[in-house]
Amino acid sequence: MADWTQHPHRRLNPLTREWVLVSPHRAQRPWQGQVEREAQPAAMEYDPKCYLCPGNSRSGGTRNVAYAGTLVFDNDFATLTAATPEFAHNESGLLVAQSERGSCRVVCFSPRHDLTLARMAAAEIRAVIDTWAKQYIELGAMPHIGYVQIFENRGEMMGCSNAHPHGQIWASQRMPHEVAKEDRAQIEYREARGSCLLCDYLALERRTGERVVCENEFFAALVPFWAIWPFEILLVSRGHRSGIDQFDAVERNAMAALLKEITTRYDNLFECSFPYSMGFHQRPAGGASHEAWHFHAHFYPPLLRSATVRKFMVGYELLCQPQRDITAESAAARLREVAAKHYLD
Ligand code: H2U
Ligand code: ZN
Repeated sequence: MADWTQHPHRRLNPLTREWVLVSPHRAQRPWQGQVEREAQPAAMEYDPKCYLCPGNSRSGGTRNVAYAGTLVFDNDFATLTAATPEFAHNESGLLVAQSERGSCRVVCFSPRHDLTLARMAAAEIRAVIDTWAKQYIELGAMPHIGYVQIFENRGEMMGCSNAHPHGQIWASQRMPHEVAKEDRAQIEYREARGSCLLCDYLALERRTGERVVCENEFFAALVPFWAIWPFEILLVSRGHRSGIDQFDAVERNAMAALLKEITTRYDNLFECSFPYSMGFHQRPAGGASHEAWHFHAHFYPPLLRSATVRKFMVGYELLCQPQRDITAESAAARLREVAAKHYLD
């Protein structure tokens, strides 16, 4: 067995069929570059200037209702719209364009401006999961929608515009290419082996436990073998489910508990409000069963060695392939070591 704790090597992501270069010997290199502002949770329960707080007005003048649980509204600056006219352009196969329709929504997780998923009660996160499932069904049933992407950008470092706990949903006419890669890989794996790629992968990971961060009866969170971001996490349902709409009440509660634990462990790692982009990958819209699809979430957090030093995707990574210094195994061990109880609670 090769020693991948010592020597440079590359690892394959079977979901995208792309490689990541791992250079474990390089983790000790000095850092004299950019230092980020350390993120801490917002201090105010209600911010009169926040466009997501209950009762406040948004751009364009709409006023948020005095909501108590979650709030969903159409994005006032939607990337995609249902009204876009159909057109296509192709010049010599070199200048190619297609119109793209869609719908974009914003989901507030809580009326409390100062909370994050990590500091919300599991029952409150359960309400967010119910909202996500309802939106997935509703948007996915629209004739102009082919794929529904639910995601959360957390923290200024990830380009989040507001500390108020919220996520977004971008539903598009076609499958975006990151999803299309996973679609292909899962279908072809199933055709070749007669089983599910992520069911098989999860069984393999649970045999050693080396990269598993935490799990319960229905979900498991692990640093995938092929992780790109330092503390990347893949959240996988233990049962073969293709979408968030297929989880029953017990499974949704289990998912809420694990979302809370993942985000809590993240915050505890550097005692800050840990930034990340996270989102669900699930079966495309349109009513077909998409048997090969296995529901999962990706957490892509940028922090590398402290609350103020992040990983950059530049140079070689933009030109060639992603690269990481700390191994997935050591990242998982560090996330297991920190407490499951939030440092501020
Ligand atoms: P981010 O923080 O992830 O950028 O999400 C905030 C979204 O909220 C963003 O997409 C929308 C922005 O377009 N928004 C509104 O819909 N109305 C507003 O009044 C401000 C921001
Ligand atoms: Zn707010």
